[in-house]
Amino acid sequence: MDDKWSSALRSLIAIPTYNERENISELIANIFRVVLTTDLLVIDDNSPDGTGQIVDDIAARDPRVKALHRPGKLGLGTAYVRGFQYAIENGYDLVFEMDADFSHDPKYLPAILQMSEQADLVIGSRYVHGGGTANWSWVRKFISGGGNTFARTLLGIPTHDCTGGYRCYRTTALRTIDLSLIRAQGYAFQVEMAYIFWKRGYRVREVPIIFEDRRVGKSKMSRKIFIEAFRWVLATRLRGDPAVRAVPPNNPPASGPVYPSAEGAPSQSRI
Ligand SMILES: Nc1nc2c(ncn2[C@@H]2O[C@H](COP(=O)(O)OP(=O)(O)O)[C@@H](O)[C@H]2O)c(=O)[nH]1
Ligand SMILES: [Mg+2]
Repeated sequence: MDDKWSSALRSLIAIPTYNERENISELIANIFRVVLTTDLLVIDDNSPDGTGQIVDDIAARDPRVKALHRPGKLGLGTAYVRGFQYAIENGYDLVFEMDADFSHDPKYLPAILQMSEQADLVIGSRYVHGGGTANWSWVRKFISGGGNTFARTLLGIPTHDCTGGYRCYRTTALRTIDLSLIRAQGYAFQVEMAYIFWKRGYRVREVPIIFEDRRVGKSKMSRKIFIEAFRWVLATRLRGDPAVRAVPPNNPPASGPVYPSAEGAPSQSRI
């Protein structure tokens, strides 16, 4: 157990799953080896391989673990939003998101938590000093690096890794965003959340991570997801993002400090 994991903030780790039976039990065990004081929510889309049942069995033995079952594959973006809503409804201060496939090593959780003490969104970043990818072909590096540069350049986002999905959000900030306006599902979802947070003047910070290839099982990312991200960036460059301006119905604004707008927002730390 890393002694850096201690915080007065209540945290939830949200993990979306679709066919992760070979990974999920070991991942949950690994997470609790690094951190004891967190709850964990798995959002499973009725995985045909029985991932949901495995999580139910773990949840029956460990009160820190909850399983949320959706009827079918409804997409990654809506799974995250469901996790955010659960965190807001159940009074968590922080909600982490991470993949089930060991690409996001639990060993980085303490560093992300520590940074979250002074941030509204912390991103585990491959594109800051100390971060990177392991075992990636140059083609994959080119697509990922190019995609990030494309999004940053067109939208002006200062975040170096805006597509990564290893993150921690502060729920007081999430409560001020109308999540029902977010349609993106894949990498575009991550870019959109980073964009909204930056535009709203929330504190976005990056912590270096080495991203590893999934251990077992298949990636669910497809060409469709890349095209969605490309089109989302172009459309947002032209028309802006409705969720940047909208205040959610039924959700009071955050009670925390009010930060300046994007123009005057503090620049992101280069780590
Ligand atoms: N609930 C849910 N989880 C999903 C869906 N698509 C992908 N995931 C999960 O989201 C995470 C990231 O997906 P993955 O296929 O590893 O994407 P990649 O890392 O970009 O190749 C994994 O934990 C998947 O099991 C979905 O439609 N619903
Ligand atoms: Mg993956």
